[in-house]
Amino acid sequence: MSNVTAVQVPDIGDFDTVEVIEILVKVGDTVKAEQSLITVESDKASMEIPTSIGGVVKSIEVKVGDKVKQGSVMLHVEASAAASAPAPAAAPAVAAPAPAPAPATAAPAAVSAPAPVASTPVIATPQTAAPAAGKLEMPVSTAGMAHASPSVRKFARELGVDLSLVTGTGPKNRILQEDVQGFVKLALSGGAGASAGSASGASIGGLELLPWPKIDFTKFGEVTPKPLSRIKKISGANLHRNWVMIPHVTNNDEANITELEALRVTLNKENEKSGIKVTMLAFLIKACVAALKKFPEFNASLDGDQLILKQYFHIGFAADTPNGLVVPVIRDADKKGILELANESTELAKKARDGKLSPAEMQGGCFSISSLGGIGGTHFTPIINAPELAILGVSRSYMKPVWDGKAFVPQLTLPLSLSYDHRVIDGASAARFNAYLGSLLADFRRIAL
Ligand code: CAO
Repeated sequence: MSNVTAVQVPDIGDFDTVEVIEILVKVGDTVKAEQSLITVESDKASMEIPTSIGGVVKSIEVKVGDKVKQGSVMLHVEASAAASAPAPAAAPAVAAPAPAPAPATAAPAAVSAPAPVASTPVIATPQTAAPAAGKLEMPVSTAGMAHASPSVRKFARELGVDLSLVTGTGPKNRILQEDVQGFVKLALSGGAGASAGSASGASIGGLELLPWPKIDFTKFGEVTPKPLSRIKKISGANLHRNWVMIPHVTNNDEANITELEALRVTLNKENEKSGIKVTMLAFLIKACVAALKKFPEFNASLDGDQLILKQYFHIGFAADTPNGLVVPVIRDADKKGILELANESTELAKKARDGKLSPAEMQGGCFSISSLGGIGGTHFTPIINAPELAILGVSRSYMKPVWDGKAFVPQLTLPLSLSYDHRVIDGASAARFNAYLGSLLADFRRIAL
């Protein structure tokens, strides 16, 4: 008996419409209940939508690029008794644009219901699969994370490919199955800057490395294992890729901020009632924007053989949180004044510490600042936040005696450590950028020039 059923998009949480980015079945396929049919994507995550009935696919009603919402018919399925039995472990997953694998916990599939049917998507974050039926919970995102659908993630996992090392050629740089295949081919021919399998040793950029030491530490004393936080896992994978793939060089310089700090203190006294604290970070953001304008190759990203020069100035800053490092981004910093920059960075830093930053608030950065000045240190080597080309590390200011020709005078001195991607930026350009930045901080009136 023919029993053709329209299979609809189920409740997809907070989203009105989402875009179809993949069709996972074709006409004539036999699908089981809870098998994924299509992948959809919002601006924050991708999600596979399953069918809750099994049968033979008679027609597909959507195509890649279509916008769908709850109730949209995805396809028609001719139900068959055998195929409509619930699959034992098919857990559809929302994938964060993150490199960590999503171990999908089996969720009991819904028993097939009369047509039209809408199955319930289940969400998996990079760490856990949450069977939170019908509620789309957005996972944490950080700049530069891999962007791929759950099926491509699964494919990559099966091949042992670290998606953070794969360049996506799909819309919005999404990683496609072909990209993973291309990466594996390149790795096998010894050309990829990555390993396709790392458990027993790694081949990075052709380097044969020893396997990571496996040691039973309990032989030496008592130990307590502590799993890395989700943010640490995500940022760690990004930092690792950036450190390995970008030839970093750090230019160290210093700025005389005696007058700037005096101005900051005065402004804070005057502004005491406003509640807005003028921070050194706000001055640094402003000065970096001016330097990026003067040296546009720093406000760019590398895309194959060409530079993408950006005409906007979105500045990220590293924020230390109880769960690890995140980089909120201040958009259009060139259009904001010092008070606004101070206010916004303070608010974003608070949101970061409270774990409330949205993925959008961590995207689109052109250049980053990592300020450890409030903590300590003299100089350090910050790791570039790819695909940016440079990052400024700021250490603790200190009073330095400087000879003025007649006597030693005290000078409040700020250490500046500029790490840059040497594939694009020459040492001389970096030295000029850092020296220019120092001159702006030494005499902030120059910003107006
Ligand atoms: N030298 C000396 N003192 C400094 C300073 C500097 N460069 N920068 C800030 N300070 C002082 C401030 O004067 C302030 O002192 P008071 O409390 O006495 O006024 C104190 O440090 C706090 O400063 P602030 O409120 O301006 O905050 P901040 O700019 O230091 O920090 C933020 C903001 C978000 C950058 C910080 O909280 C943070 O997370 N820093 C860590 C970043 C990080 O982890 N980087 C490493 C990443 S790996 O590359």
